[in-house]
Amino acid sequence: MGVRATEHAKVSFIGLPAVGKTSIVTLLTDEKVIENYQQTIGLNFGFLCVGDYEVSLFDIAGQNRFHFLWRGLTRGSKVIFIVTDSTPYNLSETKKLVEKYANIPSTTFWVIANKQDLPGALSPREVEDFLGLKTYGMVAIDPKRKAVMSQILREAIEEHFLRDKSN
Ligand SMILES: Nc1nc2c(ncn2[C@@H]2O[C@H](COP(=O)(O)OP(=O)(O)O)[C@@H](O)[C@H]2O)c(=O)[nH]1
Ligand SMILES: [Mg+2]
Repeated sequence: MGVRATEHAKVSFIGLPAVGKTSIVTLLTDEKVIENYQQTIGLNFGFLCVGDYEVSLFDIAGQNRFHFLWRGLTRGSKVIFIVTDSTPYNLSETKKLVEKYANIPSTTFWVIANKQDLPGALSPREVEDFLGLKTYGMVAIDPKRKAVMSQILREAIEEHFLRDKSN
């Protein structure tokens, strides 16, 4: 009987305040959904298993005063999800974050175009074209999206490890 090695994967969520980072981590780890906005102070953690991977989720506060923490807190991430609320204003601000942070060679950067339920939300395709990174749409407050979000996480981790091994 072989014992399968478990690999550890750190996955971080960054993005501007109130775009839904904590809601996504909550959707992935709990059944309950956050209704009242509570600002993240510094960092929240989540933990779950995805296939053979033990995954730590780092949900990092988005306010300007926390940006100095981002480099340190995201260090060693296999995957970093950049979360946007899919509004044109948020997207142009998010583009600046992408230019500043989405340049770590050994990290997979994907985008979550959250709040797809709100009127005027840009489509995942529009977000992808604008930011130049693979993008998935999401509604983080909809518990029915849990399976889809889990699948996105799984694909990002698997793609990362596949790419890593082919190097
Ligand atoms: N309409 C809508 N509201 C959302 C969605 N995701 C999060 N929210 C709400 O947006 C607010 C900020 O969410 P939160 O996860 O705390 O954002 P964070 O600051 O990025 O961690 C909360 O009031 C959430 O309930 C979504 O997909 N659609
Ligand atoms: Mg938060």
